[in-house]
Amino acid sequence: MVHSRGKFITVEGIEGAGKSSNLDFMQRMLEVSGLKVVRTREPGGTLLGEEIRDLLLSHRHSGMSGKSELLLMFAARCEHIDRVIEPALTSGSWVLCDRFTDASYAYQGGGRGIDSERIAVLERWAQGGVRPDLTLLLDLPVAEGLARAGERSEPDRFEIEQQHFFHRVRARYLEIAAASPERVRVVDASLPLPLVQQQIGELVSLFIRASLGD
Ligand code: Z5A
Repeated sequence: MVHSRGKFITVEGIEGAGKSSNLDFMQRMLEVSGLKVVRTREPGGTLLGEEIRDLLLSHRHSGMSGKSELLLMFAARCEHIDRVIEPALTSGSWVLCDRFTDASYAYQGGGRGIDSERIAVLERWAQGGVRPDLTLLLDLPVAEGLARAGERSEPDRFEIEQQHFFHRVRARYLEIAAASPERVRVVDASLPLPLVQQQIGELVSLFIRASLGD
């Protein structure tokens, strides 16, 4: 049986933007539309990727260089694309992913100061033609995101960064959105959850309709 290729949707945002809170909502929307969904995350999504994630988030590696961090993100991503994302898309499933390469541009590029041309080289090499079809950027002021995230347990190696780091991350995300307005849709994530989900609902319905040709 010949399947049409699935679509690849990613969700991005700074710390505490509400990605986890909204991914379930998005998955339900897609499934109610009759779509088969593979839900995954980065860094992670495979056995090796999850082990790399543990290394990346652990305080045992607090002195890790930005370069090592970037290369580990891409090592996890190669595995993720080859074993999970590409096979799912080829079989006609839609892939819903919590973070992807925009996070490398935002955190390792904007946050750690790595030149985006270097990231682009890795992106082309590691990913071939795999790029998201739609990205929702959950955007909110850094102080609000950190206040929300601060209510949770034990901060990881990224979560202990200072506010100015997250300001650079947010600014880079917004630059990416401005440069790719067709793919990256900005959601005002500072609003109460039902209003955030209203925006997401509209964007995702439009995308489903356009993709299925209704
Ligand atoms: N990283 C990277 O550097 N480079 C890369 O290439 C990739 C990743 C792929 C782990 O990612 C780290 O990896 C990440 C960037 C880096 N570090 N940081 N920061 P992660 O996605 O697993 O980690 P995270 O950003 O900390 O995600 P999270 O913990 O899942 O946060 P979230 O999903 O955005 O937020 P949430 O848990 O849904 O919500 C936070 C709280 O706010 C929670 O109590 C909610 O109930 C509350 N909330 C949510 N929405 C609302 C609204 N609308 N109003 C009020 N309260 C709300």
